[in-house]
Amino acid sequence: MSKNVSVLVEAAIFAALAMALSMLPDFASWFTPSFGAIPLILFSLRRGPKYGILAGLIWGLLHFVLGKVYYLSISQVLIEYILAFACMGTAGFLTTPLQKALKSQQTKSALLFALSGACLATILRYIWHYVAGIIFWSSYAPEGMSASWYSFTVNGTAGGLTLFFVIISIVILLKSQPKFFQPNH
Ligand code: 218
Repeated sequence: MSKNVSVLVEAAIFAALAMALSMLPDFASWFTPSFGAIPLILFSLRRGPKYGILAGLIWGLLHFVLGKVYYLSISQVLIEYILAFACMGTAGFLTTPLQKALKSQQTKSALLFALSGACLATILRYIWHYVAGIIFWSSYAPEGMSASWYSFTVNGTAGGLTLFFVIISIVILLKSQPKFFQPNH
């Protein structure tokens, strides 16, 4: 298979993996972390922003195919299922420095670059959910709680927990299988 096609197949596989994890029951309502962010960010760090953003878009679109979209309005859905999910691929903007550090055996810098990519992607995604929370979800806020504080507590918790699980995954994979982040084709 040509390189381009095999990377596209990889993108589809990781997006599907992310979607499978999105099907876990949301045990803590909107506070639940996004476990699908784990495969998506790992893939983005492996293949860079172009394929990472593509995989994020596929993950977002799979919510429509499988009827997993929480619909309030067109603009809300575009922000939360297209824009926000595409942002997950921005972890790939750290791929080049990550791979350079790995090549020169600078394990600490490599870890720092990978974790920076994870922070960038997760924070960007949850900024969109925070904004959407203020604009579209304020009617769910408890009596007397401001829309922005409500959205911050909900999306800050979900985003923080998501980042926590992604960081654990990166630390484990970078130590046990650094070659995952240095594909040779
Ligand atoms: C305050 C609040 N409640 C709910 C939502 C909707 N939301 C939050 C996080 C992630 C996603 C995408 C599906 O996992 C959605 C739709 C919000 N933004 N804010």
